[in-house]
Amino acid sequence: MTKYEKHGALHVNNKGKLVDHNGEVVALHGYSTHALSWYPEYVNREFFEFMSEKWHVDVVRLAMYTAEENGYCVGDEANKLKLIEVVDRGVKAATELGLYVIIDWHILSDSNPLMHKDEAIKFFDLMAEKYKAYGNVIYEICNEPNVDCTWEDVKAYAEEVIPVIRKHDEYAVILVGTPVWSQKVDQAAANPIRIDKNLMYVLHFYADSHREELRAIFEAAAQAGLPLFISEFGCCDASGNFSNNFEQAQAWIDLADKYDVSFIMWNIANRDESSASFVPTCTKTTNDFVDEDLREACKWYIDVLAKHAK
Ligand code: IDC
Repeated sequence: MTKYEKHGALHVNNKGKLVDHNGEVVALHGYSTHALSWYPEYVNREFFEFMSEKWHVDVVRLAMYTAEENGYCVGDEANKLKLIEVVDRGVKAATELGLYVIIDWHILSDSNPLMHKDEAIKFFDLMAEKYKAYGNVIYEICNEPNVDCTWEDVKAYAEEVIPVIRKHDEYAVILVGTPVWSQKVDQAAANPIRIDKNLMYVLHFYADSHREELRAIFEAAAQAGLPLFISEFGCCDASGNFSNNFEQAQAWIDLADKYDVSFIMWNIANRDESSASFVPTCTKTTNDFVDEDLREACKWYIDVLAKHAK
């Protein structure tokens, strides 16, 4: 039985925990795709089934870039439709397999979510209308606000986008990114969004770059009861490449576990970077992967996931 089959639709309780309809605390553990515009071939049912059965993944994050990599807001209408189609394929596959799925508005070089707010409103209107009956869909409305984007900017954006989702879907959990590439959960804790309760605030870490200092920020927010969700992390540095630091990564996993916080690893692709799941020579995309196809971080994570399987 998958986690979704067991727990169904989730919500955030008044202690900031993700819970099922019985109030049982649930943490999700899974993998993020790379850019849907770049690596759409991994969004297929066979591969999702493989990740669920062999790796104990219970959530898949669909990273839809908005700017770079021919993202949603820079391409033409045909590009938008193509991306919507990949999202739909991912949501349907996840749903058929009993997996949770995150639709991620992956802002990155477009550092402030207000930049593409009108597009975001149209996109989430469409998504929430389409998937309102799906208890397994989670909306992530801005991956990583960065550079000079303030929490006030993110909050203003969220306060416009959340009601658009709620117009169709009263219950879906919504994830909100935080400033400085989703690290400043302390700023969200100091001034949380008041218009909705079914929200979680996002923290991302790349273990070789972000260590004790960021863990202290995370822990203070967790202790203050802020709902937290790690929708992206890597074992390497913040570039997504170079050496893995499994010791630091394990310290993060232990901390996430201490507060029942969900986590999702970056990324499913065979790009030549250490955060990718597959080595560059591996061109498989479905279910015939063997050990030699996997990068070190992926192997490490499969063990972590196996220990969290229940
Ligand atoms: C990186 C990818 C890399 C790609 C780059 C720009 O790993 O292949 O060239 O984006 O598209 C993030 C982002 C995530 C980054 C990742 C590593 O959310 O998109 O992916 N990272 O840099 N935040 C911190 C690290």
